[in-house]
Amino acid sequence: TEGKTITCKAAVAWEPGEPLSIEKIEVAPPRAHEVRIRIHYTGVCHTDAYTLSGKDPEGAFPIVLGHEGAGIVESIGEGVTSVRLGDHVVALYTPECRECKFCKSGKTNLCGKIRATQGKGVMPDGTSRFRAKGKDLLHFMGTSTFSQYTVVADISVVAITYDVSMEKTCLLGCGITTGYGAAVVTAGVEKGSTVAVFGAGCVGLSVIQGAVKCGASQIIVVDVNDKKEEWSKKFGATHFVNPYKIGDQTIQEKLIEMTDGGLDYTFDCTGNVQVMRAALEACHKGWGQSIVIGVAAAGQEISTRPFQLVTGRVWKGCAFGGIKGRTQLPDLVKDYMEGKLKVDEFITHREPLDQINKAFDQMKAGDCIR
Ligand code: NAD
Ligand code: AHE
Ligand code: ZN
Repeated sequence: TEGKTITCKAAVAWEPGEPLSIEKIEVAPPRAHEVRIRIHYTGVCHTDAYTLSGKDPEGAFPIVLGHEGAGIVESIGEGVTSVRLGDHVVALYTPECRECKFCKSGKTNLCGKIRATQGKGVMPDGTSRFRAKGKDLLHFMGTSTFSQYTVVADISVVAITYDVSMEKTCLLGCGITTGYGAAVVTAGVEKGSTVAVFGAGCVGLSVIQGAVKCGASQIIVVDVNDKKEEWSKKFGATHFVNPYKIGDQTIQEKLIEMTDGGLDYTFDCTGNVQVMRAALEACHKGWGQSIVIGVAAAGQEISTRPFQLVTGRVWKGCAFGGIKGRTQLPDLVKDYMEGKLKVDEFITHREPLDQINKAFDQMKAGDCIR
């Protein structure tokens, strides 16, 4: 198939707010510094639903969504040296070029090299590799994993050992890495510190895993769904609080009381801006840090009294957990193989590509992790 257009199935989002439609699409061969991947597994993430809803300011249609995928390199364009034919890979929505100002800063995992075109839904040369019904389809987050074949930039992919099923490695493409990295890399949780995690979905449960690895002494999970207590404890949380069941107290008051003045680290894994405020205000005066991970709907803004920051609390956030995909993802896979990182436990539902709308419904229903 090398050098030829492939016809395959993909889930196409023609219009915001409409179900995805399974279509025969054409996937053009990779151009210079591009890689064509046969996708074997993909996760479905809330961010896909967010963009599909039409609320993502960067969302445009028609588009092939999906950003949590793993597969096998089918062909490579000129100049590709990072991966080879047959490599098992994970697609990276946060690329890593190792040459741009961001990559060289040593301060962030955000890579600037192709961010502008990625946000517009096209490949770095400004064009699309997808066509259906005579129309070009847009790419999503530089990955578009809801297709049997996709094309990505060579800096948006990392080769992974053949020894782990791609059903598992795909989840390292977003949810697990995001939460785990937020605790380990972005916050740098220290041994003995106290942590509160707001929202125990895939991201929040992964924050718990990271906090456990760092030796946190207390890990309090806050979730409105009581079923998440069992999930949280399974991942190592020490306490669970349902904010609807604390009487007249606010959740920040409750947490400050539970921790003698507030948490060392808090994490928003809900995308709700009121929760983000509570997470910041639950931090300990003088040093507590709150990390925003959730993606809030377009137009939403966060607020708090500036005094909260004047008195030493720190508000920050991260994408993809602050993890550099090409450099660090193989280490996470190694941790998984050595039994130090849970991945299997996150998989609660499985569907074939043509049932993808069902997968979206399941994701929204509440008893689904991934
Ligand atoms: P999820 O829906 O599986 O989990 C969210 C959890 O939050 C649920 O258990 C829900 O019951 C709980 N919740 C909802 N409202 C709450 C409230 N008011 N107080 C406490 N808990 C509440 O979602 P997920 O897949 O874990 O993703 C979480 C968020 O992170 C989403 O907004 C997603 O878009 C975002 N995300 C961001 C990044 C990033 O790189 N920054 C990566 C992946 C996902
Ligand atoms: N496109 C949206 C923002 C969406 C967003 O925040 N995306 C995260 C990843 S969420 C994964 O589930 C991200 O990586 N952000 C950094 C970046 O460069 O996109 C908007 O508001 O425009
Ligand atoms: Zn995601």
